[in-house]
Amino acid sequence: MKKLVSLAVAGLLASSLYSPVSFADNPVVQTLYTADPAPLVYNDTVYLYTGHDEDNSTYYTMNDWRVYSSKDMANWTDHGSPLSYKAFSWSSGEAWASQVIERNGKFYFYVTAKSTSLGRPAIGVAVSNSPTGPFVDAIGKPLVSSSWGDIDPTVYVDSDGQAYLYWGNPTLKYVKLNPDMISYNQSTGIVQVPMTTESFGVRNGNADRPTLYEEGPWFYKRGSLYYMVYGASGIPENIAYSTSSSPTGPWKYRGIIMPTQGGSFTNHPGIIDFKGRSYFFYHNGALPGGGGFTRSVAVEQFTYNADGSFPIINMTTAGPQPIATLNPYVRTQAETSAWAAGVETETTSDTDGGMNVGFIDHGDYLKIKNVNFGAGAAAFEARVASAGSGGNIELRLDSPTGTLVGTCAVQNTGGWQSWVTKTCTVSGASGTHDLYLKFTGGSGYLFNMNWWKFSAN
Ligand code: FUB
Repeated sequence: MKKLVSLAVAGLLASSLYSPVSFADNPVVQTLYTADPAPLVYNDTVYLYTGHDEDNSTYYTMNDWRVYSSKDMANWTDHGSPLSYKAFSWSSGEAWASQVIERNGKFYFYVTAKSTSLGRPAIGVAVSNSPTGPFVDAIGKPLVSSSWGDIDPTVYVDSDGQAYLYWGNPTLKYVKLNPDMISYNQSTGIVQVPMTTESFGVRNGNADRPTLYEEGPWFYKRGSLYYMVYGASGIPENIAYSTSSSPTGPWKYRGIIMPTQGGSFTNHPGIIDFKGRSYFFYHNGALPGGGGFTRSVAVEQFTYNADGSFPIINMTTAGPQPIATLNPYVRTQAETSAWAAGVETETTSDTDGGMNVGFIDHGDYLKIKNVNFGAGAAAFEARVASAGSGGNIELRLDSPTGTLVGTCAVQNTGGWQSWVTKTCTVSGASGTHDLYLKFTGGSGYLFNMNWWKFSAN
């Protein structure tokens, strides 16, 4: 993944296609392949849970889930892996689509994972006190196990307190969750939604799957209208939706939202409102080496039509505009960026925990979007470690080759997790800019970076 992104960016830089103004921010994650987005708004932050397609995957080879967060919808912080299929003693892999919701201060992680004893997918639930985990299996067995199609859970807690868990391919099913969120109402049991063409559209020429509904449902309510948004139309998928005046239907097919595009034969919706704006998450094959089994999560801002219907939403490389500026005078984690070119992230053993950026080569860089330097910056400090040759952090504005406002030299510190704080002077950084931390040096990995911070004039 790392080298492919580097090479692709180098190719862009060398070609006339390169434009510093419109440097892409979609897909959201560049350091690995992500799929099946599940955004959660909690307090003033969007948490984005994703699946993780392994590099060079030729099937849905997925071992863990990942979580990212953003306050501005442009810069995303990598919080690593909060959960793996290995947390479920009953599972032997296939960490497929998921959704996390919060209730009463606890976070419930509903997952698809392969049941070892059944040899097919089942739906499990893990719990944590924190949106970034760690999560533990809540019940030690699958929550739902009914058929081969038990994949892709989506959960919504209605305004009357009743929580619903929907899932399924190619049949949509639901249970009413009990207030504990880790068991369901046994007298209602598992309800199979009538898969009528009125509810889910007409698929021509497929007797086994007469409706457009395929998989990946995303269930929520907005105003008084309930939405079911889903991967549709078979392979390749588009994203379509149905609505209802009740959480349990009947559903009415409303049309296609995102036509087939983007180089992945599946797609998977995740929809939120955040700070008065609406966002549509999906996945595609847009990263180098990307495709149907090496997917990437991306996001678009959109506006509902006045009657609550969706507009057509197409994939872009630009993604949403930032909704806030980033303050460079407080510590920012290195694993927070709008675009990470050539690098990877890993768990750090530095005192603040979390992740660090590593595997940095000459020419790699981080783009941090919409940084407000105000009247001006005077100095820069960075937390770095190196068992290699070291190198430089070039501080550039608005493009990887933009105005150089400072250079911070990093030497060998005696180990990749032997952290020191380096400082350097800064001149010419004021107002709001995209900040590029460009890494230069010799051959081999240069150094790791855990966090950075500017000081004001
Ligand atoms: O990621 C594995 C499967 O592909 C998901 O469970 C489906 O929704 C589809 O995206």
